[in-house]
Amino acid sequence: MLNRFLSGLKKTRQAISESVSDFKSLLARGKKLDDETLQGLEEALILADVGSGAASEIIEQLQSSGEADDPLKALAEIIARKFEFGGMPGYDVKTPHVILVVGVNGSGKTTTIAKMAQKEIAAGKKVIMAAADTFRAAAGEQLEFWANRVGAEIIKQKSGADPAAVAYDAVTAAVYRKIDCVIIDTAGRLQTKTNLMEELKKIKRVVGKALPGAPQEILMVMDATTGQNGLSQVRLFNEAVGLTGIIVTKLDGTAKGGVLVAASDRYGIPIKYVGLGEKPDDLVEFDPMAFAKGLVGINE
Ligand SMILES: Nc1nc2c(ncn2[C@@H]2O[C@H](COP(=O)(O)OP(=O)(O)O)[C@@H](O)[C@H]2O)c(=O)[nH]1
Ligand SMILES: [Mg+2]
Repeated sequence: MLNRFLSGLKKTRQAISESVSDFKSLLARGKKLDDETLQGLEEALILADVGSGAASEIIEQLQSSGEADDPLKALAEIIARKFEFGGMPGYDVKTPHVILVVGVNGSGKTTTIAKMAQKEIAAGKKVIMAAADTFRAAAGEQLEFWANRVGAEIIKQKSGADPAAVAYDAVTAAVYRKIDCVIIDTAGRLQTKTNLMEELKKIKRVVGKALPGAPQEILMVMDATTGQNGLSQVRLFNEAVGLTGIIVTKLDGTAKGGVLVAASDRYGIPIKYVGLGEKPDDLVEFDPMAFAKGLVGINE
């Protein structure tokens, strides 16, 4: 697990060390936490896109933690604590567990749904995918391809159909047939922002009519390579539908890995999964400590 985060955050660490020298050399053992070192660390955090607010909080905490035996490890622990709040909603006894997946086009929603479905299926669960991105015909076909590949069922209608009706059908079918999990794919065209948000609100409402309490999870997929732009997406989607979690994709391809800290810290929304590649196996449960160690470059 640690190794996956270490390699996923490699580009981020490289970008930092090119500009300020890395965390490790800034905090070479024995070196005191003088102002210059602290400033260097704060700069490194900001370069990683942690955000200036969170970066200065982290540095203040490091400073006030006093003489740590291993300042690098102390730094990692402080970063990991930035992700501590609430818990993720557990898997309900009452099934189906309904997950609504939102996010802008190209962020990785459909691919991530395939990855999540594969995990559930490997755990012995039955999964229905709902093709509620009815805006483009290709979207339903892409989801169908993945459903066949990972062994999930799919509910879809012809393109242009009401996305809320597709979601309703999927949840109703899952209740009737005692399916464990429904994962709803949605459209992500942000240029017609208001309509998209209204559409998502309607899907949420209608799903709640098919099964009271559903959707139990509303997850936003955020492309890590978009950096700060992703943060405004978190705000928009959270205001519209209320997010229970964030999935950050393409961490493998970015030098802005610290954006996870900013996203989670600013809005108090937990990170559920991290995408580290394009294959179905490339989705790992978020581990704050493994992430923090990967960011600062601790490899044990
Ligand atoms: N490198 C990398 N690529 C990813 C990851 N997740 C998704 N992608 C790629 O991002 C592109 C868009 O993904 P897609 O699922 O179609 O996005 P959607 O429009 O939100 O449904 C595809 O080429 C995916 O293979 C990831 O974690 N790492
Ligand atoms: Mg899609």
